[in-house]
Amino acid sequence: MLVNDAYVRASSKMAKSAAAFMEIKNISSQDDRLLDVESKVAKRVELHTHIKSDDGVMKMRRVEDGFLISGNDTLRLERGGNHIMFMGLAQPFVNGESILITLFFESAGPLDLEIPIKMKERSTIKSHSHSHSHSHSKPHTHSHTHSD
Ligand SMILES: [Cu+2]
Repeated sequence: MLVNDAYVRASSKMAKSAAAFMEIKNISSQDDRLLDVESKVAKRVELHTHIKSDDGVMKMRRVEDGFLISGNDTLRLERGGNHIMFMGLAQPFVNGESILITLFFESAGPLDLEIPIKMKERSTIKSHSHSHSHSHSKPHTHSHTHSD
């Protein structure tokens, strides 16, 4: 298995839960299955998916039999879709730090991963300032505010 672009996200430092996202590439030609995940950072770690309920709202659901990854295929864990859920966080998640998790595959066995914590931006408005110089003027400082 090859894991790319893995990260875990909590909505705030006070959050009691978090979700991890990544791409898992099956480098074998044989089908495999992500069965379970373990980590010390939370009381419970579960494989989740989103399904649409009868009233049209997307809800998270635990996946009991894991995620199939066909031979040479890639499983994408992404926001609004399949993800790894951490419930009952043992410690606050701090942006820039990382956590250790273990993925358990039916055929490939356990895989230890260190994945970075990327917190949600507090606001979509970011502001920063920087200084620069032009050939025709003295160095000066601007400040910008922009949203993304
Ligand atoms: Cu979830």
